[in-house]
Amino acid sequence: MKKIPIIDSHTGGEPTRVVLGGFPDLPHSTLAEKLAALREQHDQYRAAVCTEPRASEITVGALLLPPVKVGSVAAVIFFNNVGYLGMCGHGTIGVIATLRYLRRIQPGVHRLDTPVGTVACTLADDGMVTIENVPSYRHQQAVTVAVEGYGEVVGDVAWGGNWFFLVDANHLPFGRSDIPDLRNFARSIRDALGKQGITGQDGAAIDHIELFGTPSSANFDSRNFVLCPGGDYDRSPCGTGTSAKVACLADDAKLLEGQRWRQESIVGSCFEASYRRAANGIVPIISGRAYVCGEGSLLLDADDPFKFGIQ
Ligand code: PYC
Repeated sequence: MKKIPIIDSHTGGEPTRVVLGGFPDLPHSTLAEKLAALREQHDQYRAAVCTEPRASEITVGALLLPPVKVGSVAAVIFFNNVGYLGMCGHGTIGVIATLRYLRRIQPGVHRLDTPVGTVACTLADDGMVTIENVPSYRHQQAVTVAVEGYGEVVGDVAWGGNWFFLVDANHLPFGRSDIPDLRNFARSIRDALGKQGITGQDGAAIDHIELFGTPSSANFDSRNFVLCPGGDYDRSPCGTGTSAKVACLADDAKLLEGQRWRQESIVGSCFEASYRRAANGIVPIISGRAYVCGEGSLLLDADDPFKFGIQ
């Protein structure tokens, strides 16, 4: 029986499963090499953690590793039921909450290495976490895509640590009961982007679709629905998605440096965002709170035909 010790948390409703051990050794020096080895040689461990019967489409896994950069507290590789994520905002907040729960960190500033860069995270006394994300930017503005069953849809392509297609969908209802319709719409957009060759920089696939609707109250600036690569939606306002949004707002001069943006998720949770300018775009600053909600071990029984998940 193989054991994989884990801690579960959720950030605004979106789960993060931190893996503390039990994965094969990744004795490479860079995080990119470790990620490549995990993907190419040990991908079944990702599936064991993030697919059914132990998890679902919405689970984000976070493999906790020793830091690769001087001054960092840890390194992390994020993954889900279909593959790997460059960065993950809600997941980073979950990792910091987990390190706090394990008493490995105290309130203060902690640096976390991710495959797309090092992220500074500030843990406050009350458990709030503020992350300074990787530099984010709008790649293309007002791109038109023909979406089967919906007609022409216009959106922006932006990077916030993952690639996003951002669509103003204020004309659509944004209640909980509208989620199936929003999901179908977002999935159709993603299919159309792939078929029509609309990509991020250097041909990168756009694997997150972000729709914006009217917020539930004047406490928020906007409400979003974010389709994740696995096919389900982010219960949180999506840290990298909020970063992509802030990059577009900054480009349009609709949000000034240091000004606050309150992004509501489709389930009513909130991330507070702002940005500072940097040489290569803007640095989004995202605050949220995660709660540890489970602790234990996954067991991989050698006799279990689904020990590495249903794939
Ligand atoms: O919070 O950045 C995020 C995220 C990406 C996918 C799910 N959550």
